[in-house]
Amino acid sequence: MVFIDVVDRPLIMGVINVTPDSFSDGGVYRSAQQAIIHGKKLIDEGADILDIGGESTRPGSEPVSIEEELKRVMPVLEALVGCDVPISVDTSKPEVMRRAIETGAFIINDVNALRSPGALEAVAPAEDVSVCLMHMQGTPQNMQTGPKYQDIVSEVKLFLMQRIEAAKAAGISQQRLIIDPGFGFGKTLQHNYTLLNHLQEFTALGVPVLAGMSRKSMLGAITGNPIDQRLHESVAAALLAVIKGARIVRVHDVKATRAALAIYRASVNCGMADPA
Ligand code: YH5
Repeated sequence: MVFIDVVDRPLIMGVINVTPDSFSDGGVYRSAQQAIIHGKKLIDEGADILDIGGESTRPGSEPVSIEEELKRVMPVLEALVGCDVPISVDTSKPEVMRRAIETGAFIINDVNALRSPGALEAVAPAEDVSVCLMHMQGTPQNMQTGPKYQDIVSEVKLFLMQRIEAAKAAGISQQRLIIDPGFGFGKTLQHNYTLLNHLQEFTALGVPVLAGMSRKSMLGAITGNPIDQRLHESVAAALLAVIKGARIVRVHDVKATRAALAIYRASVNCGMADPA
């Protein structure tokens, strides 16, 4: 990745969801406006990358059409692409990938690891665009109904190695790739924490590792806190991921994560002022 390779500190990817809530009747326009405001707030808080997603991939969520996803994502991308923070678009759809790239997206973040028909071809020609390949067992609709592995770490690693090879075979150079074990995507609590415990092993695949645990059930399952009260858990998980070698953390709470990572960085530098 052109960008991540020139910085020596872990990067914070701030999450922007553009999913109209069914309880308000403001529709797509209103949710896009809110997402743009939220994106600007995350930039002020110190986000290094913004990740815009228009399709909920939470367990049990239903897919949306290409048209609907474009209606949600494009206005937000267009509004934020001028701000000087690189934008990532969270999508599995080749048509959304193409439109996002044309409009200036810097990263395509695909929870389906470019397995959708046409996805490799949609991304390959855009030589300056990075791609995050994430592991998921099953689909968002069925992934949490009895996930099974013989050996979670080696199976996720093997999958990611195969997706790296598929991407390279399609003409996507290794410097453009990012990998992600996919916390919460077809995994039990034990699977998730085993992956976290072994996260450093993924760095051996030779591409930057991204970790996304922010606000997820694996955190609430330990503390009992509901989704809107998982700040401390999320910060702890992001810090742990970075200590174990993650180069990008995908988080909702940018300000708190940034503060935690600054302390980690100070310890690495033995308190010396940061050159960056
Ligand atoms: C990820 O890990 N996750 S969307 C359920 C929650 C809270 C948050 C039950 N896109 C990832 O954020 N992309 C998502 O509470 C992602 N890695 C990458 N690369 C799911 C999400 C969430 C789900």
